[in-house]
Amino acid sequence: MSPDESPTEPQIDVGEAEAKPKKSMKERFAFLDKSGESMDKVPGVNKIPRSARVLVLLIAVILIVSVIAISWPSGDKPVVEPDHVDVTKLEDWSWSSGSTQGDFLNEGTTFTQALASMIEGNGTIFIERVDVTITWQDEPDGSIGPRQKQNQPDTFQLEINSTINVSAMSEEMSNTHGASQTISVFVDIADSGYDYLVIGNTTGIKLGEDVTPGDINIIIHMIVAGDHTSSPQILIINDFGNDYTIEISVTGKMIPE
Ligand SMILES: [Ca+2]
Ligand SMILES: [Ca+2]
Repeated sequence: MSPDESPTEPQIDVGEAEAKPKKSMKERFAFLDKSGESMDKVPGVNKIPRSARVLVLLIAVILIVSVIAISWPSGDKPVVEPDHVDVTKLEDWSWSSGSTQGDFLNEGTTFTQALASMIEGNGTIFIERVDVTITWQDEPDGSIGPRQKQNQPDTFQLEINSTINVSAMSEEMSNTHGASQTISVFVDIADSGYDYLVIGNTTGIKLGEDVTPGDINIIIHMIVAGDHTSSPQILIINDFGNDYTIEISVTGKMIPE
């Protein structure tokens, strides 16, 4: 008798175990119906119409995409390198004063205002261009007793200058009798050799060679205020000067504070 034929060996059991067909992974995890037949899907899921299952899947995908979209960083932040600012990568920036009433200017006087003092906020502003327009309307004609006078034209001049080599000066311009008059001037910082003029806080910001700190001045000259006259010229009514409205527009780049 060989060892294989020993009655103590569990030969039959081994043979039965080997005779059973091996189950695949799919079969091991298959759901069985009441008769023991395997089913492709969970019984509960099988009862849900296919269209409803597709809808649920679609909603789940939409929710996931929405969550990703909301949490994704949005907008380009100003790109500021640690020790040097690349101005071209900053966000475009513009500012306008809107049409603003200026103070009455006496004949022969000048009013100067620095642009930096007008721009609100403490960000760092890299100016590319400044446009300025003034408009004025002379006072209505006066009269002395029955004698009507005609208010002769007023003359203004508008100027922009700067701490760098850019400036603009208009001609001396006069209104037509009774009509309003406008003067506009502008400066392009690029005409200075620099690309940008910086105003505002530059602490901790290293500026490139195309950028220089400085300021822009806007200057209104009230040259002559023509008086109220008539012919023959016996008495005149003095015109002391005039008021005006001003609108300033600035474009460039900015680093918010
Ligand atoms: Ca006048
Ligand atoms: Ca006037």
